[in-house]
Amino acid sequence: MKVAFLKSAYRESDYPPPNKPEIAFAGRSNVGKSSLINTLLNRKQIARTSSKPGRTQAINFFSVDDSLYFVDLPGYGYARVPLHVRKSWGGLVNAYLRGRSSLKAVVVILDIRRDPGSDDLDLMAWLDQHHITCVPVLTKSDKLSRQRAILRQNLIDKQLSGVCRLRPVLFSARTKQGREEVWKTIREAIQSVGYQGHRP
Ligand SMILES: Nc1nc2c(ncn2[C@@H]2O[C@H](COP(=O)(O)OP(=O)(O)O)[C@@H](O)[C@H]2O)c(=O)[nH]1
Ligand SMILES: [Mg+2]
Repeated sequence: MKVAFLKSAYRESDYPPPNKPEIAFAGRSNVGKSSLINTLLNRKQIARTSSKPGRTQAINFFSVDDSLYFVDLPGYGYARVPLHVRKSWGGLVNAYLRGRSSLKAVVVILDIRRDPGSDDLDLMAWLDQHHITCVPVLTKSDKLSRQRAILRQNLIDKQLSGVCRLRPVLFSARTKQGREEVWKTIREAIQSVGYQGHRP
């Protein structure tokens, strides 16, 4: 796989042209977003793990095999981030999600041990309203027994049923469990004609 970091964007004029399918990644700070991206791309450090919270963060673009873009969105829900920074996060990410014609899906990363928070659910409801496919991934599943992980998967699946159509994928950056399944879901989202709506 040929992977390159393209650029950090702070405004729309910084984005690369929307000429390739694009997959964005979102989640609470520290949930394991960078680790997921690194695992998918088979790179140890292409998406930096644990960049300092509190700073205004950028939208980071990666080129994958010259055929698609991965987009690392800044983490949300970090309590120590001052309100004005949180607002600028919202503005930056909102503008991105609203205006990006090449966006095929947003991978929403959740910690398997936590129930989805209102920030996670708000994001997924917003994606649903804007007809953007959401791909839920339950990370850090190595922290639970296999049986417990499946119980959590079923429970979180129910909690997401009103906002996201796809069943959450069990994933671990430590064991690479779920890597192929996340890729398969991403490929399907790229190929699908359009958004199919959440479950009734
Ligand atoms: N056990 C375990 N730890 C993980 C996993 N993914 C991430 N982490 C750890 O969680 C912390 C935050 O990960 P990071 O990828 O930087 O999260 P981000 O802030 O969402 O980008 C780091 O200490 C990672 O090593 C995982 O699948 N399993
Ligand atoms: Mg990160």
